[in-house]
This record gives sequence, C-alpha cells and structure tokens, in this order.
Amino acid sequence: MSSTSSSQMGQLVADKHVRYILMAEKKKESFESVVMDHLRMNGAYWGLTTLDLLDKLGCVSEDEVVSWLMTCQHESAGGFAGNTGHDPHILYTLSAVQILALFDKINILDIGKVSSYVAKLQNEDGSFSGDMWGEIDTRFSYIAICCLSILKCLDKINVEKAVEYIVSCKNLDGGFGCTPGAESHAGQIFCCVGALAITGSLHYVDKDLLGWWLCERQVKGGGLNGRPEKLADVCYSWWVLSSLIMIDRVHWIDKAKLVKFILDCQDLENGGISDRPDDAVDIFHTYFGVAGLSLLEYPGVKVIDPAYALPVDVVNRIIFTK
Ligand code: GRG
Ligand code: ZN
Repeated sequence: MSSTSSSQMGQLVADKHVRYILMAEKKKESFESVVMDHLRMNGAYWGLTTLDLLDKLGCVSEDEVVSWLMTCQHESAGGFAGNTGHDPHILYTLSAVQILALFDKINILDIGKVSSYVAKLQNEDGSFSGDMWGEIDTRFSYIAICCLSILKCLDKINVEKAVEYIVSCKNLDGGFGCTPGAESHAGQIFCCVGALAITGSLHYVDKDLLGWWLCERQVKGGGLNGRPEKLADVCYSWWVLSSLIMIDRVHWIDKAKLVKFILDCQDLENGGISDRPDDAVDIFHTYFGVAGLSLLEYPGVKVIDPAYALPVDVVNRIIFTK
C-alpha cells in the first residue's frame, strides 16, 4: 500500500523495486528460483527488463537464467514454452528472445530453428496464430515481427501481407483491434503500431485521429485507461504512451500528472507497483510502471524503446551488430 506522505514527495523507490523483483514476494533465496518456480518466461522478461532499466541486471546470475531458459525450448518445434516441459507458444518465444537480447546472448540460439517456428505461424491472409492450435490475434502479428526483427529474419515471412492484415484491423476511430472489426483497445493498438513501426509502415496510421483517441485515455487523476469508460491502470502507461511516442503525439497528454499517478501506485515499504493506488503490487505492473516512467524520461531510469520494449542500448546493440 502506498503511504500518502512519502508518495507526495514523488520519488521512485528504485532500490525497493529491485529488492521486490529479486525476492518476488515469496522470500525465495534467488530471483532465478522464483523465475523457475512460478514467474516463468513472461515473468522473467518483465523482471529482468525492469532490473535492466534500473541498471541492476548484474544482480542476477546470467548463467542460471540462460540455462533455465534453454530448457524451455521445444526440441523439434523450435519455439519456447512458459516453463520447462510445457508446450511452445509465440508469446514465450518473444520473451525468451528478448531475455537473451538483454544478456547479449542471441548467438547461443539456433536462429534458423527459432525463426522457422515463428514464420510457420503465419497464415495465408498474413495474420499470425499464437501456436499450433491456431488462435489469431494482432498480438501475435506484433510478436512475430518483433521477434524476427531481433533475430534479423524478417525475410522469412511475407511482411507485406502481415502489414495488410494489421491494416485490416484498423477501425474508424483510428485505433486497432485483435481481429478485423474488433473494438479498439490500447493493448492491441500498441501491438499494431509497434509492428507497423518496426516494418517502416507507420504511414498506414492516421496519427492525428489515433493520437486523439489515445490522449483521451487520460482520466482526471492523471492515469490512463485502455478504452473509453474504463478505469485507469498503470499498465496503460505502457500500452498508450509507447503508441503515442511512436506516432509522435506524446505531448498531447499531461506527463507530470501521469508520473504522479504511477508513483502513487508504488508500495513504498516493500517495493513493487500496482495497477492503481492502494491495490496489491505484482511484477507485471512493476514492469509497466518503471517502463512508463522510462518513456516519461524519469531521471535514473534507462531509456526504453517503444516498439521493441527493450532498453534502447540493447536495441542499438542488436541493430548495429551483424
Ligand atoms: C513485449 C510489451 C510486450 C508485449 C508483448 C502480449 C503482448 C505482446 C501484448 C498484449 C497487448 C494487450 C492486449 C494488452 C492488454 C492487457 C490488458 C490489461 C487487458 C485487460 O483488458 P480488459 O478488457 O481491461 O480486461 P480493461 O482495462 O479494458 O478494463
Ligand atoms: Zn493492468
């Protein structure tokens, strides 16, 4: 729970968040054991990226994380699962690739195998399924494009068709949904705008119309919601703000009020960030709170790339190496 007196001081309690991530609430001895037991691949990406943004990635044993991560790769399919022995899914495959990017260890991968797993999930109409069971969603389009871009294998898919499908999910309000005709939602907008940004296709976005819809997500208290009439939630500080930055309209929201909203969601005593003030903290919202502050240029937090959801120094390393 946040205490009003300290939150009025408006400080990021970075050290406490680092400790919270390392312990992940469970009084376990190491971050790695927590990751292996229950946070699994996505949790590991959220926690490790947050640590890196706070310049504390060195606090975890890279070898332990990486060797656990490699046990999650499905031998024949090539994709990654959420934990050892589970089925592979494109969601966990991106998290695994992002974690290896953080550690500068992409090269330990059989890149051909991982990229083929992702490429095989593309459908005739350009869309992507999440796994062999076939659910289609623009989340998976983003994940495929982000993942293959990090692996420098975008040529393995039909990018033109992938973009065409994403554009077919654009709505009259300028936003995007999970499939053609589905309601605009900030999470899906991040995915579609991110995928269009990575593929150099942002000209398909009506920036003023979408910027207007996105900046209307800021509510009186300064926080952002994900759709009209919904409650503000710290995670939209990522989904909405990253989209506004990618379309160059971030100056349309009140940044100071949003910073205060995020800081008010901190547990000042035990670390961690919640979805809204006075709720229980979790690692997902801790990541999105810190990542949101990074997008807001909060001092002491590394700059994050709005499309790749990785620190800019990591993205630069990927782009400028062979
Ligand atoms: C690398 C950052 C990153 C993401 C990977 C998984 C993914 C790609 C994107 C997910 C995008 C998405 C759909 C986010 C929304 C998540 C969310 C908070 C959903 C809640 O929706 P509702 O309808 O909540 O339950 P509201 O806030 O509308 O009441
Ligand atoms: Zn949330």
